[in-house]
Amino acid sequence: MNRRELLKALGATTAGIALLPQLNAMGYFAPAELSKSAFGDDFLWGVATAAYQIEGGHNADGKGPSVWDTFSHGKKNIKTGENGDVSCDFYHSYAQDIDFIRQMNMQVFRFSTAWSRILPQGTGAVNQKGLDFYNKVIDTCLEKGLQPWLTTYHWDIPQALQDKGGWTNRDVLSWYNEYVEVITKAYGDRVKNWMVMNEPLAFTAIGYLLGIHAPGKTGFKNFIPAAHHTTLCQAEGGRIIRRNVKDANIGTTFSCSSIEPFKGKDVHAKTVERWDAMVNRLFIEPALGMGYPMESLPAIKKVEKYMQPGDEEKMKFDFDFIGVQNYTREIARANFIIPYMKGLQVPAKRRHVETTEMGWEVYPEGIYKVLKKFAAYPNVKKIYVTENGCAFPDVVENGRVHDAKRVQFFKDYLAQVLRAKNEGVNVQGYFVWTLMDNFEWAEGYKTRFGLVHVDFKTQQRIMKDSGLWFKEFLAD
Ligand code: GCO
Repeated sequence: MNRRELLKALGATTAGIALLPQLNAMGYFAPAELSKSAFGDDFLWGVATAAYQIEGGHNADGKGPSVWDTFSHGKKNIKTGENGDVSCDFYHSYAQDIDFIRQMNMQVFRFSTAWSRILPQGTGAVNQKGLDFYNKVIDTCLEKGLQPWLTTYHWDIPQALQDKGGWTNRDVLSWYNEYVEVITKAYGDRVKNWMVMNEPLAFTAIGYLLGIHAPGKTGFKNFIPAAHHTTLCQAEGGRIIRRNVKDANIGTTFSCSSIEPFKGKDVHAKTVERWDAMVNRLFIEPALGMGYPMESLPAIKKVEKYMQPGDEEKMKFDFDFIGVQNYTREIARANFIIPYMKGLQVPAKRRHVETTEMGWEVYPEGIYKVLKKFAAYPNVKKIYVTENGCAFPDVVENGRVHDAKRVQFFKDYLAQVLRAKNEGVNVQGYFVWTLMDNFEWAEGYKTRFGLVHVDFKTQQRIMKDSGLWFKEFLAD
């Protein structure tokens, strides 16, 4: 009798129910052993990347500048004073880098296309050399037996469009449509798995509300229109892909975190609700036809000023999958002085918990909680973990990187993904953030998330112990 059958049989009797705690203590219900086969044969394994973070070649072959080129060249925007001009030079070393994915026995390469490499001015003339670069990336994946998974937007709007307001200008709808028409027609014959947006909350909130990321804009006056136009493009992007790509598997990705009350106290419940609406619900619910979560987050009512007749309908799209991206959890504490959110997140450092080099709490159960949460939406059909990973200080010793903490992180998080899967969550894949160390936005190159170590002076690569662990774990 297997575990499930036993549970069912016991659950049916009073004596059985009394026995459950005892069996639990004996470890009978301990998490299933972590193995590739425990996830099933169809489960997909891969790595995720983003164009600006890895490509370099910032002005190669006719590429136009994006907001990240401008922002990273601006004084004091990047903590380390660095920029993505060269980064991992994936623009030139893509074949070697894609080969690492194969070596790790993974099947998926998730990457994004840089809008301004393809349309240097954002609209109008197409740069054939830019288009060709991704043709080479896609063909290399296919030659190596990898599935290319393409994200249309990972935060790098062309500077020429930002000069006209970027995501705050409603014209972004037609600009973005033009771009997605071009890439779907160019790559749709070979790319079947598409993600419209990468973490809409992150780029609109960090880039247009807090000003910590490109384009460095601040305030609700920028954030709200940027968020609304992104929501509209999120759905429209899905429609264009559906129209232009035969047999497409279409999703979009969200940054998701479990939000919990400070010291578990009820007095923070409203704050938790507001943060949850902001972090987890703001972009998915309009797509599902539920509208914006205004009841939980009154500040979002300001969006009404930017809504036009028919927008409610245009925000909807029937995604084939949702990409869940999880790194940590957040603890919310009420504080009525804080405008709009009426509360703050309590930094992990102040809570004396284990953290990564980003200062994020290591909290494996968080991924289980967000998977359960997103799976509970009736119209979410399937889920992929499109990002999960961690930064720890890595040391190269005799040509090796013994990143034991990262290996442990993956083991613990994967056990929680498996737990959710075994409880019926339709999670069908897991993509590590990220293939190799790269430009970590406003943090520069200091925080390393890769399975492959990059020496940014020599461009030398070393597969870390974590990469070797995946290689072994995923070996047939
Ligand atoms: C994100 C982005 C990645 C980041 C990663 C680590 O999720 O923020 O997709 O570009 O590098 O999350 O911060």
